[in-house]
Amino acid sequence: MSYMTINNRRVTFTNERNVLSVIRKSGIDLPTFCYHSELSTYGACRMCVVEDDRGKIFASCSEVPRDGMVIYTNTPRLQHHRKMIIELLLASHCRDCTTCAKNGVCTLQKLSRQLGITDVRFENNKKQLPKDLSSVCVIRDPNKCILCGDCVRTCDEIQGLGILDFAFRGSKMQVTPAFNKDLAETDCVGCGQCRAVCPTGAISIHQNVEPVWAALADKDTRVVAQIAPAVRVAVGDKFGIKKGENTLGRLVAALRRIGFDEVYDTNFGADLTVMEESKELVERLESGENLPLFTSCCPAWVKFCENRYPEFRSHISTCRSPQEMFGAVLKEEARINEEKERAEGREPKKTLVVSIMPCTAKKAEIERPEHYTDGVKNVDYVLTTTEITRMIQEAGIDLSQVQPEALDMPFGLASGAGAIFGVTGGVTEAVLRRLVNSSRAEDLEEISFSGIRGVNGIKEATVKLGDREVKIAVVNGLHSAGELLDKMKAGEAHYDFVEVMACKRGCIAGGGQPVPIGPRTKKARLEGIYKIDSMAQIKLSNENPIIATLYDGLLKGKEHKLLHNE
Ligand code: HC0
Ligand code: SF4
Repeated sequence: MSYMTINNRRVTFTNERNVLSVIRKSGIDLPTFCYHSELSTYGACRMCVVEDDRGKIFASCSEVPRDGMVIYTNTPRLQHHRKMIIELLLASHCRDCTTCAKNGVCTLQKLSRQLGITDVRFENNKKQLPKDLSSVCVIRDPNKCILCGDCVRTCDEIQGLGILDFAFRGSKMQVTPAFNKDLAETDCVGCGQCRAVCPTGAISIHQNVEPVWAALADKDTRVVAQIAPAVRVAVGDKFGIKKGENTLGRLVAALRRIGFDEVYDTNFGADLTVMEESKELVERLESGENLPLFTSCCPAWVKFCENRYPEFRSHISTCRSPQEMFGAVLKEEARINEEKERAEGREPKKTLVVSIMPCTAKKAEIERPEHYTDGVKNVDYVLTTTEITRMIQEAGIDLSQVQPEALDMPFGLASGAGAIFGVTGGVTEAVLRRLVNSSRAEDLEEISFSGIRGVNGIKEATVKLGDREVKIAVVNGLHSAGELLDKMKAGEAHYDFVEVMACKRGCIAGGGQPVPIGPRTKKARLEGIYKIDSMAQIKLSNENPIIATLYDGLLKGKEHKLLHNE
C-alpha cells in the first residue's frame, strides 16, 4: 500500500488508475466533463487539474499515482483556472438553459453554479448550426456540444460503432457523424449511450410526451401502460428515493393519477418471451439449425447484427421482444372486446398502448414493420424513464409522497424470471430456469452461479440440459458483441445460445434512464433488480398462472402471429 498527501491529509492507495480516483476515494468530488471510469482517459477538459508542492499544475485524470505525492485540489490558481474554463465554454455555448432538455441535470450548468459564475465576459460569435432531428431515438444539438468527446469514446469503445467523431479544426471543431450525415442515415443503433454520458444538452432523448398527454385527455381513448423491468429501480432517482429501490407501486399510483386507464407489467411480457424463446432453443438444439440462437429483445443489438453481421441474421430469435409480445396481446384483447361492444350496439373506445422503458432504442423498435400485427401497431408510444419522470413532475406529483398501489390484473402478475430481464444475463437465466424447470433453491443457485451473472463484457457458461451440454455466451456492450461474432466467424468460438444486450450491465443503464448513471448507481439498480427476484414468490415464467390461462384462451392458435416475427 502507498500513500499521498491530499490537502494536508494522508491518503492511502493501492492500484487506483489515476490520481483523480485517489482524490475521489478520499471524499473530494473533483469536477470533470470528460472522465468516465469505463472509458479511456482523454484529459481534454482540464477541470480535474491539481497543484503539487512545487507549484506544478496537471490534470489528475492523466497522472499515475505515485508514493509520497503531495497535492492540493483547490488553490486560488486552480480556482481561477477552472472558472476560466467554464467561462470560455459558456462563451461559445447556446445558453437557452430554461428550455434545454438537460436543464437541471447538465454538468455545465451545475459547475457554473458551483463555481459561482454569474457573468460571461466573452461574446458568442459562433454560427448556430441546425439540430439533427432525424433519429426517433435521440436528438443531436451541435450548439450545445462542449467537445468533451464522451459520446465519441462511448460509441467507439463500448459500442464498437464509431458513428460520432471529431471533424474540422480550431473554433470550427464539431462532433458529428462522418460526412456530416444525419444520424438516421448512419449505422446508429439508437441505444442512447451517447446521451447517457453527454454532460450537456448536445445529445438528448427524442421525446414523445406531448402525444401521450393528448391521448390521456381524450375521453374516447383507453390508454394502457406497460412498465419495463429496469424502470422501477431508476424512476425514483429524481424524487430523492434511495438509488435502486423498487418504486413500482408508487409509479403505478402516479400513472393512474395522471390518467392512465390500466397499468401492467412488461415483466409479464418477459414471462411470455421465456416460454417462446425456450421452446425455440429446444427446437434448434434438436434440429441443429441456426445455432447459436441469438436473443432478440434488445433492438439496438438486433440492428447492430443486421447492419454489421448480416450473415448471422438467421440466428436471431423469431420471438418478438417482451414489450412487443405484450403489446400484440393487449391489442388483440382490445380488438376482441371492441367487436363485442360493436355487436351490442355500442361504440368502443380506441386502445393506445404506451410502454414505459429505460431505452431509447425501443422507440425505433415499435416503428419496425414486423412489429405491426394485421396492420395495427403493437405499441403506440415509448416513453423513457426520463420522460415519465417529466410527466409526473409536470402533474405536480412527488413520487416519494405517493402511496404505492398494485398493478392491474390479469397482466400485473409476473415471475422473478421476468424481473431479471433488466440486467445482463437475466434473459439467459430466465430461459434456463424454465428449461431446468425446478424452483428448488439449489437448482436456482446452480444456474445463477454458472457464470452468467456479473459485469464482464463476455461471460461464458456450460449448462447441462438433460444429457446435453449447452454452451452459452452472455454479452453486454456491442463492442464485446463484435468481438464474439468475429471469433465465431473465424471458427474460434462455438455456442448454442447467445444473449446480447447493447448497454453495459443491461437495461438498468439504458439510454433513457435518469442521469448521471455512475458506477454506484448501476450497482444499486443491479442489486435492486436481483432483490425483486429474490422477493418474488414465483421464480419460473412457466409457473406464472396467468401465462397458462393466456395460452389456453386468447393465445390459442395465435401464438405465432402474436408472439413471433417472420
Ligand atoms: Fe429491457 Fe426488455 S429487459 S429489453 O432492457 O427482453 O427497454 O427493462 O423492457 O422488451 O422485459 C428495455 C428493460 C425491457 C423488453 C423486457 C427484454
Ligand atoms: Fe435498450 Fe436494454 Fe438494449 Fe440498452 S440493453 S439498447 S436499454 S434494450
